[in-house]
Amino acid sequence: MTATTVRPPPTKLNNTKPDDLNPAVQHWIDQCIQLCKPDQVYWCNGSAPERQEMFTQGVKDGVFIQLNQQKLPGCYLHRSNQNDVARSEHLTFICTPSEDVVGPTNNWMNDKAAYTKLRPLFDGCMRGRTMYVCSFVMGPIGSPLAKVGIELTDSLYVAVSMSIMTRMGDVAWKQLGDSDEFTRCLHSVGDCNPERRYICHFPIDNTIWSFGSGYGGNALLGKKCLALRIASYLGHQQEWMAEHMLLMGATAPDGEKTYVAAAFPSACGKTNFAMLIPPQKYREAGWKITTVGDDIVWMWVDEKSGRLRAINPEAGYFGVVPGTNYHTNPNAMVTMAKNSIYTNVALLPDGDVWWEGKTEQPPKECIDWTGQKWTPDCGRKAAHPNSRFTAPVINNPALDPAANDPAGVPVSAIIFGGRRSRAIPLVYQAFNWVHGVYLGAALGSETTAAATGQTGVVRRDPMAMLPFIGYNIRDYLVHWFRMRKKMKDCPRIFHVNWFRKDDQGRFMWPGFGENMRVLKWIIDRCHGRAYAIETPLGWMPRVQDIDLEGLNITHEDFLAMQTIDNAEFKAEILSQEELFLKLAGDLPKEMVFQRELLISRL
Ligand code: SAT
Ligand code: MN
Repeated sequence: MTATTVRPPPTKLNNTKPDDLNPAVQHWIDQCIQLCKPDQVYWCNGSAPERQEMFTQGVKDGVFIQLNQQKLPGCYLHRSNQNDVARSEHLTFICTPSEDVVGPTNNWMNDKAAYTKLRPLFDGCMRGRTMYVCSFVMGPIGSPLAKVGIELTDSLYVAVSMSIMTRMGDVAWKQLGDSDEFTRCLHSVGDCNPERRYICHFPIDNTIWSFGSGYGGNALLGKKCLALRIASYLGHQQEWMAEHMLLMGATAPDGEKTYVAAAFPSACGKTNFAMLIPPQKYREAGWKITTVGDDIVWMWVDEKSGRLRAINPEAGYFGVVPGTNYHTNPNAMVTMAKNSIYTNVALLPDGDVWWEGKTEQPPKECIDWTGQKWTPDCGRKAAHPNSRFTAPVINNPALDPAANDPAGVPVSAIIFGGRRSRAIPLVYQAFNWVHGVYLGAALGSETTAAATGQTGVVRRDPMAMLPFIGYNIRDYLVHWFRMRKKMKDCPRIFHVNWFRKDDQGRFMWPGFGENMRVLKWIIDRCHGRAYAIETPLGWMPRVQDIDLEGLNITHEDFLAMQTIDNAEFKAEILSQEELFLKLAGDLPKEMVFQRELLISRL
């Protein structure tokens, strides 16, 4: 594979280095400058004019294409290197002195060996380039869990993206004060060569070194690297949880508010579910869904109430675009209509954008994500399947009023779900917390374009966290059990599958806004007012417990969606072995019991 050299000329922006820079920060940045040798250092303040200036500079540098400003004010298109379109899980490492800390589900490197391997790559990598200093806060300012990070990057795209995805700039210097507790994030796209691509986490040093990729999850280090891998490690030590979950509020007609967190693997509809617009009759009755977050939650047990509370550490969405339209996710369409970055979508002749599934009819022609001319019959996709939008949460018309509340919101339900064409019912409820943890741990999903590798094969993805647990999965599962002991009243746990198909290969459930019908049952279960029957898998709604009115779904159809085929389910349990065998003697005993119980119930 040949490497493509990406060397934008140095940019000329106005610096805003703080006068009273924290000595620990100064020391660390000096070291990184010495190593990377940038031509200049640019200190970001995170203001709106600065972001605009960066976009303008990016257009000059060829990093961004300005889109039609009448249709999409403040929006820009970015085309990534074609070898750099998804997370590179096989190049992602947790670096610690001993392997046992990271366990069987992570790639491990000895920390000293990792520094030794990566230092030569970073040495001089920013010659001829600008180093952007991005200080940022993950979490609402003043929240007990909020964390400061500083990312040094030579990518303008990454710096601008960080200004959308995090609370970036002066707020972070202020929050940090003279503390040395910040995550040290060093990033360079290098020559964007997959042979020299490493995403290394040093949890003991609170440090992340990422080299050779500009892709979101590899390069926006506040996101998966800090807010999940490093945060999960810290959460385990400090008794809180960092999870790959959306967080939404549901307001009932009588004003009752219920917050629900849900873990689905990447590209399985977290953003769509978090921004759900209820069907018309629910809206007319007074139901409203609001979004706290679409990808990551941090949760802790509130001492006073004994309940689990949660915040969204991010300030932006980095959502999948293909398939998004005014029917499937109107709130996302509105959210990305201004001040947003589109990455790897198609460009229309009038400066608008297009992707598969945006409109029923494809355009007559456009420029595809690789910059080539595209026509509907050319046999290629116009947008990359993992093309993304990066948009500030404040653009979301359904942003939850508590989204910025440092005290977070109380969580009443946790939902696990995957993309499964067969065997797995639409919805069921765990018997209790321990059973729920088992359901989460055994979560399986068909792989998507969000990670490099084969798509469409079932992979075990415990809590949708497989690529993001920053330490030993054994300790992670035990941590889930331990957290229960701190709670007086724990969230109810559910399992959903929006993606079951019939024998003709058609989706059995309409999904999208209609998921409200399932959500309503879940909410009613949390408040102890919905009926359910006991089944081998857990509590299930009867056909009369889910509102099917107005859907083209018969009672028989619904029963088919909920069917538990014993033979198929036994095969499912066997395929859980793939993960459980990896854990071998380390599998927590609760897991073994739950599995035995399930087998005997079946
Ligand atoms: O990892 S990303 O944040 O780039 C997207 C995802 O896989 O969830
Ligand atoms: Mn994600």
